[in-house]
Amino acid sequence: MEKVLDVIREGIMEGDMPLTQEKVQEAIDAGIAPGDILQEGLVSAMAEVGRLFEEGEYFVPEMLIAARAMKAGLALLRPLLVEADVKPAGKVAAGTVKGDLHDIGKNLVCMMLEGAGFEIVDLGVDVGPDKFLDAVVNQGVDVIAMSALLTTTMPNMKVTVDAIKEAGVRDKVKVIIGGAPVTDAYAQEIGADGYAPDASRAVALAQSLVAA
Ligand code: B1M
Repeated sequence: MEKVLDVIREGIMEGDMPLTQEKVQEAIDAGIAPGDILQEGLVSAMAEVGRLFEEGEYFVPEMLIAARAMKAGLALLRPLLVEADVKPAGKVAAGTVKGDLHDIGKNLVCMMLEGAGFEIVDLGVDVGPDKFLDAVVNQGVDVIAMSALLTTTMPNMKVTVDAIKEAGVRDKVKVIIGGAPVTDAYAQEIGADGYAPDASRAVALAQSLVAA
């Protein structure tokens, strides 16, 4: 059991999608519990990828191909996780705010969160406050993750936080924000629960907020 999970971890860290798929299937066929393949294979590999990124050993391309390999493995595992009723770490609705079409960073944040065991509702780009609000009210998400790459669209993060407050559901959800022009000070100014400078730290932030 140890060996195949080790190879899954290596496959993901090297961004080797065929190897990851082959070994995840092998682990499933060997009867290893889906929750163990997820936690000890996929999630632990992505945690290591995040650590290497923070230490400056991995860059965005390495993180992207690792996340792509992880997703391929997760696709094989997902039906079994549903069957086994393995609970996600939490549910996150992520989107790039209204007026903004940049989605590479947001997609990376989604992939890293998924790799950490979160269920993701990807709202896409150009997402208005109504859609974020709908995710809180009708889809029961624990966390809203907003991305903005333009100084002109950043204010729409505040518009969204205000809409959530006005709808009376601010206490039902944590709000986290990120993107190149965004700062910790801005998160505090608009009443968000936190800011993450990169995808790896978005995972740590979501984990700490959901645990709290
Ligand atoms: Co745009 N663009 N762009 N662009 N673009 C920038 C952002 C810009 C800085 C380039 C520049 O002038 N130097 C500039 C913004 C200036 C400003 O506002 N200060 C700019 C501009 C002006 C524009 C247009 C207005 C250009 C025009 O048409 N005149 C236009 C706007 C379109 C629109 O959105 N309405 C535009 C269009 C585009 C393209 C469509 C061509 C393309 C986007 C393609 C796509 O996303 N599918 C594009 C690109 C690629 C860029 C640059 C070059 C790269 C962005 C990127 O993907 N980075 C960018 C310059 C730059 O950033 N150096 C630029 C890689 C990505 C992994 O990083 O997105 O920062 P990033 O995400 C990081 C972190 O920020 C963080 O984690 C990620 C991973 O570590 N993070 C989060 C991001 N979201 C998070 C959410 C979280 C947490 C962390 O939630 C909790």
